[in-house]
Amino acid sequence: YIVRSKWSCLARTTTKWPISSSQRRLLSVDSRYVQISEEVKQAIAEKRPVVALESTIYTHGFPFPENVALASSLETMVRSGNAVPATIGVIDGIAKVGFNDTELVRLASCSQNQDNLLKISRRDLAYALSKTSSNGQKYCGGTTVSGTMVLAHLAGIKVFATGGLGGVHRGASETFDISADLTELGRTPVAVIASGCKAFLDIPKTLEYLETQGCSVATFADGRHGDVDFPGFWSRDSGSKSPMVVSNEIEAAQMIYAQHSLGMSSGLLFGNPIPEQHEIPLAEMQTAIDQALREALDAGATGNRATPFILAKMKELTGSRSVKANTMLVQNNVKRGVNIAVELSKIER
Ligand code: PSU
Ligand code: MN
Repeated sequence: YIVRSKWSCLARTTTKWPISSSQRRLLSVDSRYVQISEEVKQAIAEKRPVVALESTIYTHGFPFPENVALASSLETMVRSGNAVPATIGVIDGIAKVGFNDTELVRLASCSQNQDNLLKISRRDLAYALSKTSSNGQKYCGGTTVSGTMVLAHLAGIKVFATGGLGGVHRGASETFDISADLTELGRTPVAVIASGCKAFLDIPKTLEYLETQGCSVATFADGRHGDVDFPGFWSRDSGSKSPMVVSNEIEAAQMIYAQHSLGMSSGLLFGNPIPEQHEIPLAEMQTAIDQALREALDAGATGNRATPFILAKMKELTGSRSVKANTMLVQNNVKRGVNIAVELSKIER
């Protein structure tokens, strides 16, 4: 049969197979849309530890220039654990997996130009990569947990650390507001390390939804015995029991390995509670949560504006303490992510 010239390179490589499914996928990715850094590509090919990092936290979470400092501190942490950081986001209409320092500053400063800025989940990717904005420029954007998982998987990355996960919003039975993060965890085999969901969400429904999606949810026990709560972001407990528990990063890596060995297409979620000294008890956050939710309702902040709006309000109401807590928990999750990626690479090599 006829092989079109564009694909002839693919045809030639068939003799070298078996290659991994992620490498095979990469051969057909158009570099106009997705660029994976050489460093990340090499690490993946050599089965060295790689940790994906999301970018909505920079574009829609932390303000400029604090977000630049956070972005580079997370990359430094990954490197000091002997893993390769793969920050994922969109600059000038190109999805990048692996940023250099200049690009990282550009991504973080995207929040300064709202006309060109998108918050990118799975549904937004094709639009963000192909369309020009009203001022004739290509889009920049932070990828959410969902958008980041899509691109991480494309690059062959199995471990992804972030701060908090989207979830089922309170009142979802009326609004249908359920984060695309949850369906992504049901369809994309990437392990996400997060400090659970923020308490303004409906945590019991979020856990039910993840179960329906077939996503394994395991929380780090940190020496606790018996039941362990799924973490509540600012606080270690959420009032909802975690479906599963792991004692350490080796157990987490073994779960990821087993999942991939079965060829399953769903993801895994590891709950990593905020370190005790930085936690803010739920009762203390409750007043702020109530007010933020009321204001979001009044402002009509629905759809993908809901989460950033509520987060910004919470920051206004609780001030530096919650920002500090947020920073500490992300760093703690990245540390966990690095250890898991290192253990996974030991099993795989
Ligand atoms: N939760 C946080 N901080 C965040 C987010 C969630 O505590 O920055 C971001 C993440 O990128 C997450 C996204 O994937 O918000 C979820 O948005 P939505 O609720 O619109 O799905
Ligand atoms: Mn939503």
